Amino acid sequence: MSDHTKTDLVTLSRHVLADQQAHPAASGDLTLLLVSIQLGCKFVATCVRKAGIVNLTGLAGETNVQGEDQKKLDVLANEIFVNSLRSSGKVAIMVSEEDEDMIVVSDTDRDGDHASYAVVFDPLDGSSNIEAGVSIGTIFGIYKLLPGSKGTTADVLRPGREMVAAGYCMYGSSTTMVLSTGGGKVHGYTLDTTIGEFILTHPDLRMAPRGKLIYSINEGNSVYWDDACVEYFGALKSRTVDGKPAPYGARYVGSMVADVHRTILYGGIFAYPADKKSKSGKLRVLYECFPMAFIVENAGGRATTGTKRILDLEPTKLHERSGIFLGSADDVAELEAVYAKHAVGA
Ligand code: P6P
Repeated sequence: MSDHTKTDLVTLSRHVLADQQAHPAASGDLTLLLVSIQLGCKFVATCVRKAGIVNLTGLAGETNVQGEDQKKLDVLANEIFVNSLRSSGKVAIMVSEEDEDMIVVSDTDRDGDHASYAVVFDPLDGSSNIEAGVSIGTIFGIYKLLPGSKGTTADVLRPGREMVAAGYCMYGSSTTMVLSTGGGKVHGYTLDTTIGEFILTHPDLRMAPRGKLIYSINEGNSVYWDDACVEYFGALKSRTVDGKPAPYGARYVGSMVADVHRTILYGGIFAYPADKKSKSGKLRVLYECFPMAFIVENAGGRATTGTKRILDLEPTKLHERSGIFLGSADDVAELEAVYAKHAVGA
């Protein structure tokens, strides 16, 4: 029997369509929305690959809502995603890291009542790493509009547990999309540039309760950490087994997509905690913490602020930040136990 896997490629579009058809109420709108996100990721991937050659990595001379210097790729990636999402006809509103205000899609660009989704996204997270050739990525989350809504901030200022899908695309040694539409399912797809399709390469990604013993945090901020954080990570570094040193390994890229992707594949714990310097944390709730927490939880992991489940947060501002710890369930549960102990003593 010949191996058909080489001639029966499961593309992302085919895989999502099959998954959605399992839901009787599915209209195909989410599938078409995800196809438009795929287009955006393919287009950004080509721009990232060319960046070094066509000198796209210089500063664009503009600053974004975070007050950070925007690099040309940031600006380009944002325009690409706004256009691809708008062209789907399925999106009513968008929130981008690069735009202070919510983007409202005009009626003429809406496919009538099918424009029933709100998309939150960071078009190019980790962009400070572009010149160094470090993996960067796009992160997105999708909400179904609230009943009767035509698209207001109320449709996105809600718990992340109400998202219907979330994903990221990592522009690294290969271009990899990781996507979940809930139901405890997470799948990974790799872009085959020869045919321009994302191909299913990591079906049903699962995180064991305890994977590789890795911690991932910017230790340069340790002087600002709270006592619980100091205790927890100190214990990982001084861990012993049978009286012999057996510390966790340290890995930190400084690009959330890269650090979270490794954590999903290998296990361990990733953290960007709130601390004395970043009192609300650094990472943004809507388009960094929520999508990554949605994916990690659907793969069997956990995601917390230390004291609260990330997906239960209720943001009140579009660009709100939060501390976050995510990864293998047992590692994150141990972190939460340390925070609970310190809370009792507080
Ligand atoms: P630091 C990149 O700028 C980013 O937003 C995330 O991708 C990454 O996890 C974090 O900031 C890194 O921040 O302070 O460690 O450089």
